[in-house]
Amino acid sequence: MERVLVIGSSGQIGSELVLALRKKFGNVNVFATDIKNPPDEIRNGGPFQILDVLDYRNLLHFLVRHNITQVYNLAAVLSGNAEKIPLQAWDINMKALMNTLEAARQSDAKKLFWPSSIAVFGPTTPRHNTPQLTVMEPNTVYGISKLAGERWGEYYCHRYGIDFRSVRYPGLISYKTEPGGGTTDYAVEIYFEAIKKGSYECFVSADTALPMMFMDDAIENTLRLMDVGSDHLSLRSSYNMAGISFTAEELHQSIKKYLPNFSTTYKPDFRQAIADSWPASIDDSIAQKDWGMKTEYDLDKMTKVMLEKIGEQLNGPKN
Ligand code: AKB
Repeated sequence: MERVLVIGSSGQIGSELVLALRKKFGNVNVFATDIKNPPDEIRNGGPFQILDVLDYRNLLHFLVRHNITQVYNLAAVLSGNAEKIPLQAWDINMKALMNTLEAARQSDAKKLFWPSSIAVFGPTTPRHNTPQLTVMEPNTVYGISKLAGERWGEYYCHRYGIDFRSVRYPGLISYKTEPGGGTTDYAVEIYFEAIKKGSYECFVSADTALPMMFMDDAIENTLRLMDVGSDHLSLRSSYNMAGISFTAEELHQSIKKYLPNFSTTYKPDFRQAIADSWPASIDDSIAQKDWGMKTEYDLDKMTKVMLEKIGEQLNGPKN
């Protein structure tokens, strides 16, 4: 019987991952925790507790008291926010991971999921179809913390037998929670603003291309990676995960197919430089081969669901 802890359950990934894990393992076996209050669906559907992952003693106590066997640690300061508070972001991102790795070592919670990101790549990385193993010189504090985290995860796996598993998420697109301070937030904000105002001022240029993924695909693939037998995993750092690559203008055009009057203006800010340092597209053939990574959503299919769901959220269900 698995007993699961999700750290960061009120965030963009956490609020959806908890629901999927509860379906799989049973509501009472999935403990949602965060330093922020969760959406009602999370609070009412199973155990929720305020827990600060930066407090090592409390974290270890939680793992032991609840007989936790696997942990999903999603707590992080994302790329845009991290550039505003570099040292603090480094401290938070690294301490959140190191506390979890160490608490896993000292308890029975030996299986650990931790998200890495396309931010591990930098301006010297090949930008198109970026391979799994390549030049990695990230120039953002978030990217540096993710690359260091991958190295530590692999180290704890080989040195201490922690079953560390990770993917390099592309930008994740979802409708349940508002974006959380990342560079890829424009690809979520644009849908909300399309429904609310019919127009959007985009903070990257029209020709900015980045890899993205619909949240349903991200959750399915996370569960897939966590399910597969250890002997299938040829990597213990973090797997490339491609999703779909499109420019901001292609995203705009996709929304226009459903909302013909929608307009977008482009006013790049400091996040343009971050976006320019990341790959435009990713090669995830190793994830496909090792654990069957696959996606269901292309750009237009995702746009249809995003607009429908946000419309229902803001205006009530269609008759
Ligand atoms: C961000 O933009 O910071 C994140 C990421 C790509 O990891 N969404």
